[in-house]
Amino acid sequence: MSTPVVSSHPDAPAIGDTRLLIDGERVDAAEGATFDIYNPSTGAVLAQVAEGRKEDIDRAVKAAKRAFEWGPWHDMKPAERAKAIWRLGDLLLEHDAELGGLETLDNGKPFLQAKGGDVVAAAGLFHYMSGWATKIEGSTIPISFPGRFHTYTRREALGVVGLIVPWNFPLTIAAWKCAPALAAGNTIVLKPSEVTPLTALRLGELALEAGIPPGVLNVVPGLGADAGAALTEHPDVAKVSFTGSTATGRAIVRGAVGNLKKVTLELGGKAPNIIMADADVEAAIAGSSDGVFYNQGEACAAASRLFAHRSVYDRVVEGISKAAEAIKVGDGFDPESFIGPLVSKAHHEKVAGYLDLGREQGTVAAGGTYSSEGGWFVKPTVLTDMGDESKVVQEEIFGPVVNVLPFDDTDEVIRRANATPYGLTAGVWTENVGTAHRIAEALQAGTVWVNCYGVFDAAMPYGGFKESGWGREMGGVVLDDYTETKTVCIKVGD
Ligand code: TXE
Repeated sequence: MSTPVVSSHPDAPAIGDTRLLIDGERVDAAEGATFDIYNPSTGAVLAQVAEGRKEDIDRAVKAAKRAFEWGPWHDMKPAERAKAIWRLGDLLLEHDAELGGLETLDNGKPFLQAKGGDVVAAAGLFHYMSGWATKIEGSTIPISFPGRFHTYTRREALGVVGLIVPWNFPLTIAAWKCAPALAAGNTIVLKPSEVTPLTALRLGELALEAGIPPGVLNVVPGLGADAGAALTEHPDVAKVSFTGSTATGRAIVRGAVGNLKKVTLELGGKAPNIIMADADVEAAIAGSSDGVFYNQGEACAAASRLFAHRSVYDRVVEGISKAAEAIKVGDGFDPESFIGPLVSKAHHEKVAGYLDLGREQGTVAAGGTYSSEGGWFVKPTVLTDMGDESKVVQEEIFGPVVNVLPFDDTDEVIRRANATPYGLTAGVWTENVGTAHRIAEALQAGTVWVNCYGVFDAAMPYGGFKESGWGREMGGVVLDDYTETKTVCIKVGD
């Protein structure tokens, strides 16, 4: 593949201050360390960012602990907290071009998707969760001693929460975690991915502007094995919420053992997406193409195993191959680009390895090539004629790669769809409502989309079965993961 022509967009935003944000102040890392971040469209260094380490994490946790225990955040009425969280959502929208542009520079994704998708989704989280700040209620419990005890529950904030986020939706996933944490009254140390720290730093600044007091939302970029591990192990952190790879998820669980902090995990996926014989095949092809190729396929929900009933298999292979070939790959600031570069050199090499394996073991129906110099581009790729047991079909590639797999009957496809350690998302395309319900029930996945794919909303819980994680993001249920239930039992009579 020849490297697409890449231009530096004149409207790309200024990168701004890349120091840590602790207790409302921009500060250098204690040891003065920095790390480089890169522009994925060119491979060139984009900026140096302060590299937080153990001491910086400790400073940030101390600030968050102070802010939790006394001061303006501690004393803030829920309605005032709600107002500040809502205002933060507004500020994200007011800065949509800047934030979208930072995401494109840092992650590579198309600017229009970053501005119109990632930023809008992040704002939506703050708006939705602001409403919960005034509605986190306990209950009264009629225990078995009438007239003697009054018993009720309170739902209380946990304290300092450590939020560790990945590079694929840097701002949006930070919002998935920060918004409910704030709504419940917690304070935060946010560690963005070392690959894409820019929008998290801006989020922290905008939170201050929104009226969220200093120390409540601290942002400490740094390396996973250093800053990430220090946050996970910190004894004053009550909970860690993590999104990333399953391997790192296991490391987080081990690291959290010291003080038995609570852990929620949103990990990998290898989503089955099933086109039944009676489906609207054209709609299914279009939805399945977006479902796997959106965001360069760098999505835990990517619909990467496309099961097509044998009666429609050839049409599906032809259709999705045409869709893949029609996709424009290029610089994220080019408005024609639907797919930008992959996020990093290391990730590009990983995806390229799977493409090489796919070429050896199966048939390339579309794409299959990747750039060898300049930016980290990969052509959207359709692979066929591969067995379910292949690494390419089993493992999360996290790139724009789909395997099309034929099947003959419903029980068979359910069995094969469930035959991975993952259980994050799934799709089904059928015109039969009974089939839709039956398959939705049988699939081991946290979200099942029927006749659509990749619909997300702040009100929809999201998370995984099996090795795809613990707990949920978004929706009202996420607040259970950011609160403790306290039971109060008062003697009121003999
Ligand atoms: O993820 P990591 P990487 C998958 C995807 C991708 C693979 C590797 O398959 O190819 O993971 O990506 C922090 N203690 N997903 O290496 O390592 C790290 O600094 C504490 C799926 O980038 O999981 C970053 O902030 N923290 C996914 C975050 O963890 C640690 C999104 C994620 O990095 C740490 C991204 C440690 N020991 C990748 N090591 C999804 N579920 O959406 C790293 N980190």
